[in-house]
Amino acid sequence: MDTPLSYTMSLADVGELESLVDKLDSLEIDPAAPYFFDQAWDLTAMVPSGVRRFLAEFCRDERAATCTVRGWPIGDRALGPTPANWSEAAAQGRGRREEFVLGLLAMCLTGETFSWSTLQGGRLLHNVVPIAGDEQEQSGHGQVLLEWHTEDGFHPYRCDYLLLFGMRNPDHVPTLVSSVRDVRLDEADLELLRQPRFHIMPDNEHLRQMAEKHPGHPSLLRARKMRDEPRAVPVLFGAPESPYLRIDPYFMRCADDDPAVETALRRLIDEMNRVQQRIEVEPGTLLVVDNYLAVHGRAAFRARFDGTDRWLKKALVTRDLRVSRDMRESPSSRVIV
Ligand SMILES: O=C(O)CCC(=O)C(=O)O
Ligand SMILES: [Fe+2]
Repeated sequence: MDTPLSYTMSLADVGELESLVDKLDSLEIDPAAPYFFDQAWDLTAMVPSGVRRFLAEFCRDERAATCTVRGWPIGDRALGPTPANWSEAAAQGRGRREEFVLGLLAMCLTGETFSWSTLQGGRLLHNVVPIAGDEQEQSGHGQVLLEWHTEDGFHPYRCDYLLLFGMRNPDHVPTLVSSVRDVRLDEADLELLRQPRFHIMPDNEHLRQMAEKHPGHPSLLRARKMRDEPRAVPVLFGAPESPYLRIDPYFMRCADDDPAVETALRRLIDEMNRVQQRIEVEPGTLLVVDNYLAVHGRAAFRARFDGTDRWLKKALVTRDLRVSRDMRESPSSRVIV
């Protein structure tokens, strides 16, 4: 089993991190602003070295598809009620201290934090909360089973690492993860999955948020083109014996009508169900998912909309920001337009 690596912060680690957060807080820095992330070189030096080493080694060695960092104390009362939606959370700066922690830990991974102009207004840190009216959506804001997906799997510039940081999770709703390394398939199926015979369409969330807020925006037109004229891609890639994975069954189809390809995809999905692990992202726990090695989803749950709902903070890290230069306004911009 590809078990998550885990690091539990010591009291000394927590103390160091708290001092750093206190300092950032008093400087009135915005934890979701590019400026904060641009200070990574100085800031990461102040993150406890055990945490820093653990996250760097997770990226370098790929020994596991996921890892957790535990032990950040969250005062449930101080956090205030779970926001009704992401715009309210952002406008009111809710969970500000936790955003500093998430940002600092993201800086310790190999790469750069970035965002999409089509999601949560391009903000660098996201809020994952149930939203009334979105119950049926295949997104972090829905309540139905969120099916297996590679984060932003349709996009060549998708993240290398997805970070989920628990604010509250009173019903212990699990995030689901499956590692490609646990999957067992015969060579004929593997061979078909290595071929560019699959279309992955943009998920509704990218299209919907943009259509509501900025109809006519070039990135919306681009996302629609990706939906209407998808390029065929393989599901497995990289080293044939130890492949990476790119899949989003809910939003994908086989490019041609070959039943053998469809069966191979079906068998892979069955395997992901078989080997799935349930990880409860508890308050103060950071879960990092290697977006090349694992797919993730979330169990169905029932929201209460009374300020006590499950609430996660989320960030995306890419190993190479430069590859997306054609879709960013400047070399240092962190937003993919
Ligand atoms: O809520 C979760 O545990 C996962 C949500 C998710 O997949 C996402 O926001 O990308
Ligand atoms: Fe996701």
